[in-house]
Amino acid sequence: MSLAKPLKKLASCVILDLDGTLLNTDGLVTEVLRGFLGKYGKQWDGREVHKIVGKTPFEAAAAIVEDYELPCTTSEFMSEINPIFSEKWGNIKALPGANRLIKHFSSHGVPMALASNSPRVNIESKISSHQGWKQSFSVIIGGDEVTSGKPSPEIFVEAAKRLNVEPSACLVIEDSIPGVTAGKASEMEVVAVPSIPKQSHLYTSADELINSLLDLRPEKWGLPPFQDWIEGTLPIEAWYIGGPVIKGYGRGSKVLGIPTANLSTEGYSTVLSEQPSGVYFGWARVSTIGVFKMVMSIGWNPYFNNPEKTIEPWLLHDFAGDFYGEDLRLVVVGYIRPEANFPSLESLVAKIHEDGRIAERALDLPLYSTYRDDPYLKCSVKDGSHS
Ligand code: RBF
Ligand code: MG
Repeated sequence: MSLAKPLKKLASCVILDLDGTLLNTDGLVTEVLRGFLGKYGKQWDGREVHKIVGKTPFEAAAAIVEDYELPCTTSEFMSEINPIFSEKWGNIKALPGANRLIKHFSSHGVPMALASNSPRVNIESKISSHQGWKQSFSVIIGGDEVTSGKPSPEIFVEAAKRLNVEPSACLVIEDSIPGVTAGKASEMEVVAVPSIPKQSHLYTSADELINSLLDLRPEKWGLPPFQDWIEGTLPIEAWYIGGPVIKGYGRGSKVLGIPTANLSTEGYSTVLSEQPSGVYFGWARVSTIGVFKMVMSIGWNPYFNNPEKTIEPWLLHDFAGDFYGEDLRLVVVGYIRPEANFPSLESLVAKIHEDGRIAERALDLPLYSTYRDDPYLKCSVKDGSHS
């Protein structure tokens, strides 16, 4: 899609959405709704997530009341659920790459606005727990400060006005379809970073579709580039995951000649849901056998379109045999690229080999090599749960 539109306008300001773009609000919403609907004898199945992402609180509530046939009005539902949410607004985690992005634009003097359908007071509580966020925004506008929320362009047009720039000088970053629609209706450039997986076909009006904030390339929009990429890799805050090696879809060795030691994700659903899909690398310990360099994919493998989000680490070492059931521990230290689809199996395999070479080389950089000695890779198999 981005290839088809070579002439992009240059942006001087960035307008950011909050929920689902900078904050992992979905995780919280799911948790609260699951508990709350249980009281009505209903089960949250997550299907409504499409109907609430990017909506105003009232629209979202109305969709839930209707879909679950709740015996109350939308207003009653809202007055019951709002206190539960209010307590939690201060505890929403930043999405991967959000802090990095805010620091980057702020240190380069790129003016930023925050424009959210959420009411102003909620925005304030949500960002209050994130250091440096509030000061970084020249403008903050809530859904209650305009006549109509997204998908109406009003909120973005108002943000541009308050930033003192033309709409065409603004780059909007949005996770939702109403948000993308609002951005385009405001005649702004829009980068979509969908918060719901496998929905990319719905984002055709966006100027670019990226998988996570880690994939944003500001220079495409005339903004200062990130400077933290090193030899084709992006250092990330290390994260840890471990468990027994399980049988995957059985294509790794047989079809591709790339034997992945698939990891059971049981007990790691939170960690897994928080990590954007993509190709990462780090260090792997296989029970008593040793510590090895590792490159892995997380996600749905677009080429195979898996139904589940999986973790498929490829240990960069020739092993004598299989090690199903062995304890595998990973320290994930860097990011390489988003998962992609490929025109042929050969091109997928070639890309995975290139990922392997990138990881192999990068892991010798001091920045990454120190993690080889991480205590998590040293503890005995039984103790030291670290997640
Ligand atoms: N699958 C995809 O569909 N797209 C990818 O971009 C992709 N990248 C991968 C990168 C690495 C380093 C590894 C180990 C796997 C990757 N895979 C990708 C998954 C691959 O298709 C999968 O491991 C095989 O299906 C084996 O189960
Ligand atoms: Mg959003």
